[in-house]
Amino acid sequence: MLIRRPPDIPTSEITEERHYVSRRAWLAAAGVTAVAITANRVMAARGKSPAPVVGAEAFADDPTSFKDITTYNNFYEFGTGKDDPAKNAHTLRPRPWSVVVEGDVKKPGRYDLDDLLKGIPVVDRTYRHRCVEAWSMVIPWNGIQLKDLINRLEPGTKAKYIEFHTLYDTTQMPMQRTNIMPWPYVEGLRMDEARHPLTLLATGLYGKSLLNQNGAPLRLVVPWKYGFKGGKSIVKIRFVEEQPRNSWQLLAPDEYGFFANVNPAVDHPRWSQARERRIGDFLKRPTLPFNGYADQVASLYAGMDPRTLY
Ligand SMILES: Nc1nc2c(c(=O)[nH]1)N[C@H]1C(S)=C(S)[C@@H](COP(=O)(O)O)O[C@H]1N2
Ligand SMILES: [Mo]
Repeated sequence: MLIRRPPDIPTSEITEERHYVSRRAWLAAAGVTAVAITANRVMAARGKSPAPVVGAEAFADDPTSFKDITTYNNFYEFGTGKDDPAKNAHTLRPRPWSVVVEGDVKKPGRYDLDDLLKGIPVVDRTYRHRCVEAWSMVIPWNGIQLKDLINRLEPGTKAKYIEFHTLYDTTQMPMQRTNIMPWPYVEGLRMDEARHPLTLLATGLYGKSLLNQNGAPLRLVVPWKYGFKGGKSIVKIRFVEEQPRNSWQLLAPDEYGFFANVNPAVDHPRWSQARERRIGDFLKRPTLPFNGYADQVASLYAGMDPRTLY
């Protein structure tokens, strides 16, 4: 297989870093602390509760705007630019939609999506979402807990991992005619991660059905992991014994591990993961271990070397 890095990842990242550096230099001159405190007072004056304090700086953790969530995307099937998915994803047809279930499971088959999810309780969850590229958002998702679907499908004892495949259809997803990534986009979780109550299969956000650019009609959401674990427009779910080989790992194994937990202590080979820019914010903020969900999920990795959890 031809393995090649999409040229625009390093480019966009380098551009972003350059912004940060100049911005940081400017802030140093202006006095960062004064800016942060003023921002907080302005928020309080607007009747918003004061921002939670993280380290020495203060930041808001409000949901990102619907506009930003739906126009600043990563969905390489529609292009590598952040605005490409919103412009190009109209060719995706999210209904009718079927999902194939395979592997060590009592109820394999091809399901119509509505039948597959019928009767499973819908949940609303606002989660932080952090991309490996060091930007983040806060997204009010709705969908189901993945564990409820797993229980319905009844995996067997050999199912140690669960694998998710994005649609492969070059008429609906034109960039799949290129080899910028191995297609279809594949992601995987260990079964205990998949069964964790925080893990969702999202069908909407801001109370509406998912727009195509966000992975309609069904996408994975794992809030303590880098955003690339959130495979979009899922058509296949496999229950497997071997650790899945996800697309980013196939593309650049030294850069993207299987677990992909948000870990500020392990830098990406080409940039730091210590901080992030929340979309819509001016200042960068520290990145939190497990994206701030350590209390809920750190126990899943007890005994594992934290340096391997990138
Ligand atoms: N099929 C598919 N799923 C994908 C991607 C992709 O390119 N293709 N990008 C991933 C990355 S890197 C991120 S950060 C999130 C972005 O989700 P959002 O655009 O809804 O914020 O989707 C993930 N899921
Ligand atoms: Mo990402």
